Amino acid sequence: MPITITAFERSPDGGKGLARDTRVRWALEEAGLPYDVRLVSFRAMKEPAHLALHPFGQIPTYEEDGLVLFETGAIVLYIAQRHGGLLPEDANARARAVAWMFAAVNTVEPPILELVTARIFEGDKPWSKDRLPLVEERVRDRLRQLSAYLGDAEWLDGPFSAGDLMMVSVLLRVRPSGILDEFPVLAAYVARGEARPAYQRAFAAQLAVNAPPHP
Ligand code: GTB
Repeated sequence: MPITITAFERSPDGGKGLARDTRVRWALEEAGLPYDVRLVSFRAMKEPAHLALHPFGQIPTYEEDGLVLFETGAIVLYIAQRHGGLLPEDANARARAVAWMFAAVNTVEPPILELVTARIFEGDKPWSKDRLPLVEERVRDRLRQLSAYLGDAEWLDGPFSAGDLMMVSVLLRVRPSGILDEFPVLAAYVARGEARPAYQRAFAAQLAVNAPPHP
């Protein structure tokens, strides 16, 4: 049975690849796995058929041979554990790559999501101008630490891994704010991720769905 994932029928980002199906597509492309995509509307996401796959009514989901998964970290880990190219063979290196996956979603992504909320959804609130700089500084703190750790290494821990896939995906979300470019080490790291052929295929596939129609 082919792998099927779900994605936005139309992503609010208009094809910038920021919705989370892109990281799952990327992992599938790195692993060389074909997959189908079922597109869902915002309304359909909250209906029983989709809630049976995803308790929080979100995308993406992953279906394969009767297995249903949600949460991109879990989905990418599942793919990486079963197929080559995304996790090292050595047990310790593998554990460290998984630690970087968790660091991406649990340590780096939260302040970035807070920033997205502060900029996009709270920008019109009277207290926003006081809060936004605080949130931005929390993002900079994390990026400063990550940048110092990465230094002049190509990837976080040896060869490219699912840890890098998740970290690059998370960092892409901060780029529209301009803050990523304050950290040239991280901007270059993200660019290396984006240059991978598997990422390019994943990006093109979501763009084909989400690009605004030509006038
Ligand atoms: N922790 C979950 C995971 O990693 O899988 C989070 C899943 C999630 O947030 N899904 C979002 C969703 O379904 C889409 S990716 N939202 C609909 C809802 O909750 O009702 C988040 C996202 C949305 C839009 C943009 N964008 O337009 O730039 C970027 C990212």
